[in-house]
Amino acid sequence: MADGAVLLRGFAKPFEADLTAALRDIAAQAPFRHMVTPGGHQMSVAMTNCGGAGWVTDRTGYRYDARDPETGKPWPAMPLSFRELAEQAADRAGFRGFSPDACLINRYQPGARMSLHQDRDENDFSAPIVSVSLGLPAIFLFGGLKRSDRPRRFRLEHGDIAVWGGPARLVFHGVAPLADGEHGLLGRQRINLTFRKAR
Ligand SMILES: O=C(O)CCC(=O)C(=O)O
Ligand SMILES: [Mn+2]
Repeated sequence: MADGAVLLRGFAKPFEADLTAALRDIAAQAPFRHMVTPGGHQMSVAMTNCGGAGWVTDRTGYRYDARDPETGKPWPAMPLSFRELAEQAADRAGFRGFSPDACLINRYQPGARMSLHQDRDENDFSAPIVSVSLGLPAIFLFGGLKRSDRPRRFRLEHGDIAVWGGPARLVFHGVAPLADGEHGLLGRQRINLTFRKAR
């Protein structure tokens, strides 16, 4: 996609059964919710997390938290299938030794979108971002290091993994409003797993 950014088409396909089973367990313990931004807007994407640290936003700001603010409990552990997939994808993209401690899980229903942003709440920008797409296809917007850089558009399908790090680690990116549809395995939604080294 760019210097430091790779799109691995279909890489997660062999994991789809394990991933969807694990997703159901996670969502039962830490339900999807629409978080509020510091500016007071409710996000159209519903989110939950697994792993030692979870990304959260509320009126006070963005942060990683070891606990789910909705339940007060630690986030569900990161399933082995998630970790292995993320590590293998990072490896394939040329980022050896990636060891994620956070997995943000995004659920897009038709119309949901994510505006252009950088992933910059992590302590260590030497680790890449590994982003897994499941379910309905989406248009991924991948820009440059300045917000004003015009993003390129990539169609992300079920099983695709985008990895960005190194010179691309702080690239602005986002997701266009999800088109309606029905996916054979996941139904009327797109799920995105975003693996990070947060701490
Ligand atoms: O849904 C996606 O493909 C991207 C998600 C994302 O950029 C994020 O969660 O920070
Ligand atoms: Mn992001």
